[in-house]
Amino acid sequence: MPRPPLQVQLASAHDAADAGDRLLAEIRFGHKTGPDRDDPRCIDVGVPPLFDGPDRELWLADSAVTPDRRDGIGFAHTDNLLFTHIHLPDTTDMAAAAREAYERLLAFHRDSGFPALLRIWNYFDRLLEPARQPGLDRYQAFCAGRHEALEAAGLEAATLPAATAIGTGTAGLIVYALAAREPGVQIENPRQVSAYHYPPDYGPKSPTFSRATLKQWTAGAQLFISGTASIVGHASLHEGDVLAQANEILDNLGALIGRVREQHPSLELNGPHDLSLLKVYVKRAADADAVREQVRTRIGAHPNVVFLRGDICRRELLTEIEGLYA
Ligand code: 3EB
Repeated sequence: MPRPPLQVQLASAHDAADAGDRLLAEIRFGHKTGPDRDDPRCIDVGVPPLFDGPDRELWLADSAVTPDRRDGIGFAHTDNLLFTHIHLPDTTDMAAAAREAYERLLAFHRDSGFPALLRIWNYFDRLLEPARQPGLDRYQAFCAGRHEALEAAGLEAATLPAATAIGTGTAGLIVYALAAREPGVQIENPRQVSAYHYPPDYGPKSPTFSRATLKQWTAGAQLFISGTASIVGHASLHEGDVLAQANEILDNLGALIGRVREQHPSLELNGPHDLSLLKVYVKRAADADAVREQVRTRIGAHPNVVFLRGDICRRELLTEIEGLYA
């Protein structure tokens, strides 16, 4: 059966060396954040795995990859896929850092022939600490800077990519992205208010991301699911109860997948257990065992789940899950 041009697998250090010239990206999870000094395809993200096992993602393309760097942006591409990343070590003013990262990244994508962002990941330090801007935390400041850059670039709500935004324990902002030449389709979650329509209670500028992006390649469809939290409507549910939050998230993922199936009945995707990859972020390491048990109870043994230590963007949220169907 033909497969989409990108396959993602979890791996350990010794697997990575074998990937060869089809390696589009290597995302390593650990205790630092930033690009690899030598290989523009490799980045480190400061969300350490909570269990022994794989500590990185390998993104494998269907043809030879060209890696390069330009204007402080590391990238790698084939004829139909572009991976980019930008790293800003100084996040003193989080709104300014987000604005700069997005302005530069969006300009790069526009000029490169890959304007269609499918998926963006954002990781930075001290997510919930006070921002320079009075009354805002650093996640809210990040949202404001990102919003301004996306607005200035003319991106409308209906074209926003799926995203993740997670707090690390290490300095610096890294934003990395996957883009195509032609856009995917945005999918919103019937259980959740679209993030770009959140009321201003959650911050002066709404978070600019979609719940999922579905990309139809000639060789099949691929679904990129945003970080999904225990939010129904726009409210956080189950404050203080990490297991109830994990359950709510799996219901949210189920609802999103149901929406995808309504629109694309041919996809062999019936629930979260059919996803090719799940990334589970847990705020408190002490909750990791219980969350893992709960995920297993709900979706069964799954070969491609990784549990990572990270902060979630509202104080009461203790866990978040993102997914990929390839
Ligand atoms: C939420 O649904 C939870 O700001 O890019 C999830 C995924 C969340 C992405 C982002 C935020 C972001 O609002 C938080």
